[in-house]
Amino acid sequence: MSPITRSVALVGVPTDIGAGHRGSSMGPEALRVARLAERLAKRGMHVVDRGNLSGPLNPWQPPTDGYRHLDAVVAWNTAVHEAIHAALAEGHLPVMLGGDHCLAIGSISAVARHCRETGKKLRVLWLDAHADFNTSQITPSGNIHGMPVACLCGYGPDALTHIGGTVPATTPDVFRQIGIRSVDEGEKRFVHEVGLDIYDMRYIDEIGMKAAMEEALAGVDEDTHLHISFDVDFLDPSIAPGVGTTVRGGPSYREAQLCMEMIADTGRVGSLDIVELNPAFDKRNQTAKLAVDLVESLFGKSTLMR
Ligand code: HAR
Ligand code: MN
Ligand code: MN
Ligand code: MN
Repeated sequence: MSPITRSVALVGVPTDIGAGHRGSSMGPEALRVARLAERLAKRGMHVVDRGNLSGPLNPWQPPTDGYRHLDAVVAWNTAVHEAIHAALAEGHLPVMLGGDHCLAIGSISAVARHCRETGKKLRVLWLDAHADFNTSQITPSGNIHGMPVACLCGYGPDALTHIGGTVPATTPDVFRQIGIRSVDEGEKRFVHEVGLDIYDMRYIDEIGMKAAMEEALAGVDEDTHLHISFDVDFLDPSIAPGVGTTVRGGPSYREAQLCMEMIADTGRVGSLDIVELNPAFDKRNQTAKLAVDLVESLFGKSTLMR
């Protein structure tokens, strides 16, 4: 069952403000060029492209006090929070076109607020090579795209943890992280301390994507709002070179398709981020095209013969 009658709102967020490489600011346009809207419309969805949000340019400064571009990251995420919350309140299924992954602070805090207002249970599937659970104390880089999950769980600077009004915006138990294979030393200790549920690549190698996704989706029911935070570096770099931070040993094409298809089968997808797509590292827009392919599957396209 797929939400084929849903109205989808595309929200472009053209910034690389939280990243360590420039270029993910071009992500929204690359996804449009790869015909994301048309492909979703073909799936029977009503698609509205809301265009791009705006915010400060990237000043490309070194970190101060453990954060790079904190004020600008706050400005962008405040805009994301308002846009995504408004889209949800209007009954749309928002698709945030990033942009780097720091923008999930704005989108997921908005989704969590919407869930509080509507009495839905939130479940976040975090598809990523990285756990994104750093803080200013433990980050090796100061790049805030390595910190969004920690910020959403209340570990971060006030200006970011307070964006949704309620602190913390959400709690570690709502997250299921899939595809993880690059976690920094201090970050590793911290995710264990808070008990984050991580399906790392070793685990997926051992039990398979099917069993891993069954576990990650266990307990999802008709009251669940599923948010998918799709960091394109989740995918193996051999099929998805168009990201700033490639990590080898990621899911293959079929493993990624199965992951998306199993999520679609729940019929509970309520919102989506597509982040970290970086056209400056891509070739002939192939990574954007692959992301669009996978998003079609996430919204119910299937090659099933039975
Ligand atoms: N963990 C590293 C850091 O904090 C790299 C984070 C890279 N983040 C992303 N998003 N690409 O997942 O700097
Ligand atoms: Mn990420
Ligand atoms: Mn990542
Ligand atoms: Mn909802």
